[in-house]
Amino acid sequence: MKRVREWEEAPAEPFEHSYTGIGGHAESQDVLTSYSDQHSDRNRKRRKGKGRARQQPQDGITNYHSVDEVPPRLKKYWDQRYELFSKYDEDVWMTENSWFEVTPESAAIAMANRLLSSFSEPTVVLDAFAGVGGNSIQFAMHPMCKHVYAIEIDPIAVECAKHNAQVYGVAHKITFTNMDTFEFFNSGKINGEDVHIDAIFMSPPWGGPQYSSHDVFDLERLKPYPFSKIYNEASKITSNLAFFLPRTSDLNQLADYAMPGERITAVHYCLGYRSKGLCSYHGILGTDHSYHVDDPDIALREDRQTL
Ligand code: MGP
Repeated sequence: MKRVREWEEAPAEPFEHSYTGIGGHAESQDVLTSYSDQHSDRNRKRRKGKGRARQQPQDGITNYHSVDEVPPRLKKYWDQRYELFSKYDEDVWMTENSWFEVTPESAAIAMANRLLSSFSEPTVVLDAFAGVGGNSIQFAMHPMCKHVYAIEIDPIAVECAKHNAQVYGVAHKITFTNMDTFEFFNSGKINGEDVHIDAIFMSPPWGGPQYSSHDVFDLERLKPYPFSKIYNEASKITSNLAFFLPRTSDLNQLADYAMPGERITAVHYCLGYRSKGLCSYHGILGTDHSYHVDDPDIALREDRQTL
């Protein structure tokens, strides 16, 4: 077996750690990427809102300004607010659930970089479970992004996402739609119109923070939609899919989704050396020519041990 497994000196910024599946098997690869060049001062920018009049958020939208306003169960996420949105102080809006569901900003940037670098032309991305917009915003900010369609079933979260896209100055690149994403998967239509999508990004609900009570997370336990349903329905639109999943997700289950000749890459997104979750990349998004597999069966067994 020739197994590529190299660690570089760990960067202070978030990094990627990836496992890769090929044709139903999985290989392991570690990739450390520092984003410090592009976004070095991102988490240090804690500017107060300026230049924009603050809008009054509607019921269901949290707009905490001090820890005293935060319910106890959300306090740990409040402590991470600048990791979630570096512009938090510029009037970012959240729903209660989004405090634990939104992708940390540095991870969302890394995901946008990875997904969009799979294409050589400006790309149309669907963020199929857009929430309050953390991922949609970072896709829209990327120069290779032509347009983002952001679908979200919770109307309050859609209001937050629209508002947050304004805070980040990218609202003009995102079409926000309040609908059931499975309706789109079955119709291919948004607001009654056929839409061309190059890739679909999905950060679905995991069933709340209790996902972490499982040593190895069975992807069929995603609530309310099991992974197989999301994968099968999204595949009707494109095979270029990305899923942000629990860090303990069962890679063997993921490997089962690899079509002959397809490479699935699963990337851990870590802050402070701790994985926040992993993203699996399918179709052309999973392609990575920087390594080689001789014996994927052995690699698969080792991946099981890794988990
Ligand atoms: P976490 O595990 O609840 O927090 O969420 P933390 O602080 O990393 O864990 P702890 O072990 O230190 O307590 C980690 C990250 O997972 C969040 O920032 C979200 O990006 C993501 N995440 C968590 N949940 C519960 C969900 C979810 O239901 N859906 C999605 N899409 N992402 C989630």
